Amino acid sequence: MTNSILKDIQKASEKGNKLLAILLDPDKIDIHNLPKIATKIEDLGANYIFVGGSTVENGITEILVAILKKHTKLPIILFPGDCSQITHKADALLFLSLLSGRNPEFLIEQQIKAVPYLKNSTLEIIPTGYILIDGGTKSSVLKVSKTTPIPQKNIKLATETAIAGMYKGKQLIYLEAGSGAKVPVHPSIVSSVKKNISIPLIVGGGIKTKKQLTNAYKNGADLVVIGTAFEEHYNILKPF
Ligand code: 1GP
Repeated sequence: MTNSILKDIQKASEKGNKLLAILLDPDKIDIHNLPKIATKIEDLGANYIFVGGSTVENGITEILVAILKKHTKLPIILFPGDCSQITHKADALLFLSLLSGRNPEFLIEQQIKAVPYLKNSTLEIIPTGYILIDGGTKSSVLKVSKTTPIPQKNIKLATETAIAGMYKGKQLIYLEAGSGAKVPVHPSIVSSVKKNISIPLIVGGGIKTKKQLTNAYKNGADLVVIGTAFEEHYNILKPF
């Protein structure tokens, strides 16, 4: 197992270089369109492709990653809703703990269930503290995890949760408003978290306009993840 993807993210964060990942949900993608999708992602200048969803039919992720690999050299990072989405065909795995929630299934159970899939694996495993912020919708991560998101107003709790994640040894913090969120993570949360952690910060959920994207970067996001807007408002995003 190498740790080159994490190192690249850390280096970019140190230098202030901003990164972009496009999220593909295997449940929503027609695999026949993957060659075109890969080209579109590269045209946008994205750095990574994230693959995952809250609920994905078994086996689909592996098929999608295998086809994608034939059409792009961009690193593919798994962002799984559960351990069944792990495939060795990807380059790395965000090993997520849902730190904002109090459901043991997503704090430690899924992580233990993932071990048999990961033993002897060449996947780069990146310990990631995942923090769900209220994006104004009942997002699928909220429904599946059965946890309460942190309110946008509770900057203190969001920040202290991120700091606790760093103290626990996470290598990345991921602030998530949920896919299709009405409102992205508020800039004041992004900037407070960024000021208080010394590890790279990922922000995603509900980012649909260039202004929201720029705001996320300006306030301290090192890596922004975009899913819905890539599928629905591609022209707004191009070129970054
Ligand atoms: C990644 O779940 C998000 O953090 C993706 O959200 O689909 O709203 O871009 P969108």
